[in-house]
Amino acid sequence: MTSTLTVTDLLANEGIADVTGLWPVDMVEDWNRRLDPIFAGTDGERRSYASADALAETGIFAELFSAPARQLIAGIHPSALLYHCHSYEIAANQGRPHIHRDKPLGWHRDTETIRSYTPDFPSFISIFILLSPVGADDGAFEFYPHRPNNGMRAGGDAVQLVGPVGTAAMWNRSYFHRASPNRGSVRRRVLKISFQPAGLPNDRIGLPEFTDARAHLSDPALLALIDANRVGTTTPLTDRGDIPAGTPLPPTTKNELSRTQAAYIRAQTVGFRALAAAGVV
Ligand SMILES: O=C(O)CCC(=O)C(=O)O
Ligand SMILES: [Fe+2]
Repeated sequence: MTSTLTVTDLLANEGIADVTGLWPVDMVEDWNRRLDPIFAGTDGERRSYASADALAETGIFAELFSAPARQLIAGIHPSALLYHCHSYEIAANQGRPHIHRDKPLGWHRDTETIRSYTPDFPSFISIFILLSPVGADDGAFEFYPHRPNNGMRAGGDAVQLVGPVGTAAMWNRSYFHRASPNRGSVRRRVLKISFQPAGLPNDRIGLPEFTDARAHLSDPALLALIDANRVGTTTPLTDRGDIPAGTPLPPTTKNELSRTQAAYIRAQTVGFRALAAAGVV
């Protein structure tokens, strides 16, 4: 289903868009063949990573940021700069989410995005590409597709990112989301990209994984995406494309929050907003 909203408006208003198909499945399968040796031997770890430099060295980075992907990213943020770019696996046979397990059922907003959250423009975007098939019990990423300023409703909508290898979504990191417990017997492998306007603070782009990645890249369009010297600037990338219509990802299930958990989330959200308005945080 194609909405009449642009992908930018969809990310501002529902927070999540389907981008399945932007990376052909046979390309994604081929990434898996190159990633297998990197993840080999990490099955005992709760979470394991192939970082940006490994993606660059294996050629995955250049395929990931194909011209159509770069045009979509620059269509949303003309000055886009990466914040995350890695693949990771999470452990199988778990009863709890792999991340933010101290929060109610793992539901959270990404903390570093909250201060600069603007309801009408999606500044902080992630992309997930499934590299292993994910069903509802396989640690599916879950997303609450409503503006986050009032917290979450108990039993409210949830979008579950489930599907075969290559299934992909773009989502607003300021919205509530979680990893559901990976109860399945297979480690869940995803590829994650986050990007944001270069003008915003970026405490990750100077990390060694990004500076080391540069040595494996020569295309200026790829190097610009991880150029730490662009932090604080607004110069547009050369790739700018049209902003396409967004493809919605409709809710498929409900969250399992109790009223008490939802009340806790609401108090925290509203409290944080008040502190931010007062300039305390
Ligand atoms: O691994 C997941 O499904 C969710 C992780 C998460 O919270 C994030 O990427 O911000
Ligand atoms: Fe998160």
